[in-house]
Amino acid sequence: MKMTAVLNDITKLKVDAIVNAANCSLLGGGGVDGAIHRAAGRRLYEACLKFGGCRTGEARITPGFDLPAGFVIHTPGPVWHGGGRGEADLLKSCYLNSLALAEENGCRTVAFPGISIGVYRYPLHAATEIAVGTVAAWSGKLPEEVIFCAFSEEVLGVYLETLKRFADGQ
Ligand code: AR6
Repeated sequence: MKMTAVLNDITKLKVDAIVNAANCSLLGGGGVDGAIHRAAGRRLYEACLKFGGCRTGEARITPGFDLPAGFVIHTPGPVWHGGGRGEADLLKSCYLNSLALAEENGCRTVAFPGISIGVYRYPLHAATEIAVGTVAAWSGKLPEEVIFCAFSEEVLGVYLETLKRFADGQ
């Protein structure tokens, strides 16, 4: 598994699938979710409506519609409540369920935003450790490459530092 980090707007990435840090309605919101729904167009909203929502930690897949990405994998991350409400396991599930859907749908390249590190307030370093650790341990045949898409220099720096640590064997 190749892992990289970039500083970019995830809606611009020409990959097989981008992951959306959604909420349980799957019907859009602010942050990266709002950006993805705006860029993908009305058909994404209509496709998401059919799911009737999604539990935290689970994932659903749709086409990318007007996006350059082929698919969008929607996963509601946990809201941070201090760490005592299973947040780490739920966040890990977001990554695992997204990777499983990517594999089932033949996706070779997948880009993840920082799930839960925005309005859901998951501490950045702890969330990044789970993101990189879970992807690094994935033993499926696909995806072949995962791109961690940061939206600020600060977040990019934490991804790069964490990736380096994993490459060096921690
Ligand atoms: N490309 C890449 N990353 C982005 C983009 C973008 N275009 N826009 C924001 N980010 P958040 P959450 C980063 O709050 O914490 C929504 O309203 C952002 O800087 O989008 O999982 C949903 O509907 C941050 O680092 O997601 C939910 O209600 C990261 O993406 C709720 O927010 C995640 O921030 C989910 O909260």
